Amino acid sequence: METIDIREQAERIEVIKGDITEMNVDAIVNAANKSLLGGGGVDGAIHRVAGPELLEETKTLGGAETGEAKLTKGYNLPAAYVIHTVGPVYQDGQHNEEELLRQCYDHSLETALANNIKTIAFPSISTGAYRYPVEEAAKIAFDSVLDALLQHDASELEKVYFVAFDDETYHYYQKLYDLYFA
Ligand code: AR6
Repeated sequence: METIDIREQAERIEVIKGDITEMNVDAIVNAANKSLLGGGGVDGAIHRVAGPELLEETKTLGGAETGEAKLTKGYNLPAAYVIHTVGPVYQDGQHNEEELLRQCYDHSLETALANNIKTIAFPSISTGAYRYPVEEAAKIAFDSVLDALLQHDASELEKVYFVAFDDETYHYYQKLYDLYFA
C-alpha cells in the first residue's frame, strides 16, 4: 500500500544535474553556515547571483543553528525566495549528524509550506565542505521529501527538485530515484 503511494509521487520529484542558481522555482535552498553571511560552494554561488541585497537581508537574521532554516527573498535570482539552512559538519556519524541533516530538509520544507512556496530546489546539503558522505545524505534527503509529499498534496507542494552539481552526486540521486520509482 505504502509502495503504491510512494510511486505516485514520482512526477513531483526531479533529479537534475546543474547549477541551482539557474532554477526557476519559488524557492531554492542554500547550504549555508551558521553566520548566514555567505561562504564558498553553493552558498557563494547563491550570494553572487542574488547580489548584495541578499547579504543585507541575511545580516538582519542573526545567524542560524545547525538544522534550522530561515527565509529571505531571492533578489536577482530567478527564484523568488532562498531558504537558508545550516547542515551539520560530518565528523564520524556519531555526532547526531543524521538527525541534524534530516532537520535541514524537514525545516526547509516546513518553511516552504508556511510561505506558499510550491516549487523548491535543494542542493546536496553538507556533502561538500562539510564532508557528509553523499550516498547517505541522499537517502536522508529523499526520506524527508517523500514524507512531505505524502503528507501534502500538489496544491500545497507541487514539485521538489534535487540539483546535483557534480557527477557523483547526480549518480547517487539518480540511483535512489530509480530505486523508489523505476
Ligand atoms: N548549484 C548546485 N549545487 C552546488 C553549486 C551550485 N551552484 N555549487 C556547489 N554545489 P557546499 P556544505 C554543490 O560545500 O557541504 C560553504 O562555504 C557541491 O558540489 O556548498 O553544506 C558554506 O558557507 C556539493 O555537492 O555545502 C558553509 O560554510 C553541495 O553543493 C559550507 O560551505 C554542497 O557543498 C557548507 O558546506
